Amino acid sequence: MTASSAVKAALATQAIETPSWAYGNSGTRFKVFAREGVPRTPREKLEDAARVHELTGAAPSVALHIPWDRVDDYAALATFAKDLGLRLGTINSNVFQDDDYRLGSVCHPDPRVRRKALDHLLECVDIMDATGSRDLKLWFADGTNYPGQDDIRARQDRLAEALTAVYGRLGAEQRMLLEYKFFEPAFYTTDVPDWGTAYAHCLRLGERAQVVVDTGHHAPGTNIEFIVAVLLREGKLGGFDFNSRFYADDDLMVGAADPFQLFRIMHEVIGGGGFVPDVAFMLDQCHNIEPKIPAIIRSVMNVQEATAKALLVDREALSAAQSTGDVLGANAVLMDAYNTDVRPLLAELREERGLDPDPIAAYRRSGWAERIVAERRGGEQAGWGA
Ligand code: LRH
Ligand code: MN
Ligand code: MN
Repeated sequence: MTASSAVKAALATQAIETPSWAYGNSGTRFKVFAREGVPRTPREKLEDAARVHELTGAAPSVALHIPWDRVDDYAALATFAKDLGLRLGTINSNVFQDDDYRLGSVCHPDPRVRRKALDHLLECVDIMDATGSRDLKLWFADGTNYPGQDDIRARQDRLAEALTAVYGRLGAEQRMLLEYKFFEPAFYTTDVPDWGTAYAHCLRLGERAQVVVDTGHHAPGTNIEFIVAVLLREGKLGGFDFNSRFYADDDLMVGAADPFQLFRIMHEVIGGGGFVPDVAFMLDQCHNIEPKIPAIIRSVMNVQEATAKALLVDREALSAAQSTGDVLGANAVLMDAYNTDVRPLLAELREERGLDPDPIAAYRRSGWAERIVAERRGGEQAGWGA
């Protein structure tokens, strides 16, 4: 097998999960921009996701966010997805959009609020049972705004208690992915601010509790690929929420702000075992000025490009240079791979798989964008803007 056919064979197995909420209206805290033709229901989000998978061949599953994607019959939604050639993926819990959660959810000082949040998390596991989802993603907006506002350690105890209850409810094949974020909406302390805190909780819980790395959730300058390498080494990297940031949790298209960082991350993933099924590649973006579907296609393509480059790293030459202390040589091996234009290789791969070599152009030609504008009129729009 030539190097490029080995790279293509590996790329053909990569699956990137798209988030239901990226298809709906979203915005910043200043304004949610409504866009014509966006999905009004979870089913319409899946219809859009099916286009992304059809055109890229690389996005077979869709993450749901509860209650944004609340439906009466989740098994029926799973069947609907299957008929579209998709699968329902990670279930994302939401314990941050209720007035009760002003002081937190599972870390709230009031046991009544904690119970309410826990019930929601347990309900998410019921939903996973119905959808056949493997992963439950937990992100907590919990934290405090002022020194002294609450007891930091007591909040950790409350968090541990809730996580233990949810972990105990998981089925044998289900996992809990704990996401961290250094600030926002809390500004003084956040209860799961970093990978160390997430890791400590996951370690106590057990094997099926793993850390999820959202690329937008770190302080500027953080070496994310180092975190990835360490978590992989510990068998605790559950997956990624991929997006780009310039400043904070910007939720822009992945690979847009710093494609080199994405390459470095994928280099660690490949070095740490490649596409092991345990590492979920998920997008978590909330782009709000550009059209929804092509921006998701762009993100999928950006992940594929970074992955292709990481697969092209001449690992033998790299370790030879590393072991002889050839600093410049080692760095050159990495940069050679990064500076390779992999777009022709990806176009070739798509053609070999019966896909259009240019998914965005194919989307534009498909008429889907015009069709949804014409057909999806009236009703509530789903997502952040709902
Ligand atoms: C929090 C977060 C988390 C949520 C999503 C909508 O900032 O990254 O993953 O579920 O955004
Ligand atoms: Mn996220
Ligand atoms: Mn985020």
